[in-house]
Amino acid sequence: MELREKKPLCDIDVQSDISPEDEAILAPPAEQAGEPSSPQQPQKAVEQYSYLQRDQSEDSPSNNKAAISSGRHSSLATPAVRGLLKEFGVNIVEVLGTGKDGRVLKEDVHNFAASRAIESAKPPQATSTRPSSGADQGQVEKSITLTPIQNQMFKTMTRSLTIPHFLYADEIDVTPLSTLRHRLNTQSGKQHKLSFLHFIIKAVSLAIEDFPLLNARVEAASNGDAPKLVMREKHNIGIAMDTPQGLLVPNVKHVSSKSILDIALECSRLQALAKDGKLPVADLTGGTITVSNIGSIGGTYVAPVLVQKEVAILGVGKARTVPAFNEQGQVIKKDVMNFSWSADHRVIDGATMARMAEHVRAFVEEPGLMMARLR
Ligand code: CAO
Repeated sequence: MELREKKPLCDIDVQSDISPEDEAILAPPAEQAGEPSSPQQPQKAVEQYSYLQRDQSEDSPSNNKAAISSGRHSSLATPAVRGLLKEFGVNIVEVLGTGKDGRVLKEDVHNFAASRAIESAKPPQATSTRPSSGADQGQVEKSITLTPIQNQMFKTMTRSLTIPHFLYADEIDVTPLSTLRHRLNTQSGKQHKLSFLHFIIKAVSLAIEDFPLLNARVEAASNGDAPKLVMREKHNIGIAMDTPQGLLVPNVKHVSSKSILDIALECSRLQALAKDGKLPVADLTGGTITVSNIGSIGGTYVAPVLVQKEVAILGVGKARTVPAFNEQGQVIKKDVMNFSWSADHRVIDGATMARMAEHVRAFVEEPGLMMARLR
């Protein structure tokens, strides 16, 4: 007999193709087998980040509305498929498996990633248009679905505003910093351009050395436990970035061990990735305090909203030149910038915030002081 089509006769699942994760799924649940359950949950890939990091409650299966899991086998996959899931940053429970017993196949992952890309590229859709029922009878209203980043912002900001914030604002004299920045940028050309933000990030880190509380996070009370403060050694300073996809907050890791030039290079790496929508999860997680430089766009003041798992955020306004009096009473030109801090009033009081802000002010107003503290 002549074989006309070279098609496989059958598919065989060999044991070595079952990954350890799948074996765990196939094994009877520990509690069922009379063993205590492990405290460690499998880490889930995070699909979309925006202003804030997702909190763990959002990752719980009960909250995962996109989950199509229909049983234990629906989250089974070969190592090759798992590799693909990792590559696309896709959580297996979100993928509809079309294989045997609902197993996820390579083409399922490709289909999921393709439809997700199409969804996120879509402009917001008008879902309904109706005449207003209010007093303004001539008004026409249109409902628009939120973009993925707006959706995330909606959830995280709503949660953040359950934290009692207070605002502390001050005006900073950036005249010496403007001069220094101009001199350094003229000397180094466009290659290593330093912006106000790079100096401000360093100043915040130096101030944290004296006020480590501002780098902490709050662990809320649960199951009758008292709330706790979790102190953090590394200064991973978040930068609010206006990107084509919306607001993103990657962070510069380990700022205390970086020079101002290192910070500038890291910021431009993050900015380039953010612009292309390619920021990896690692750059978007682990932030400990945030700086939001709205002044690069405009605006004198901003009341920033806390980022999750952080207790303070600094909003930076636009630098502007104003007339001022010097010590001799003469009118001089000054470059000033407004710094607006928001802090978690459950654990930070106004006096602590003011003292920390005064440290930052001292470093920014007198960059020489900052240089003296560099290692
Ligand atoms: N005041 C005046 N000028 C400023 C400034 C400020 N506060 N901050 C930056 N600038 C200037 C820079 O010096 C630069 O000018 P030159 O080319 O003449 O030197 C210019 O503005 C552009 O700066 P930049 O934006 O490239 O760089 P940056 O490091 O200062 O800021 C970033 C980077 C990513 C923070 C910024 O681009 C951005 O996205 N800002 C918006 C943040 C935001 O949306 N916050 C709101 C969060 S709450 O919704």
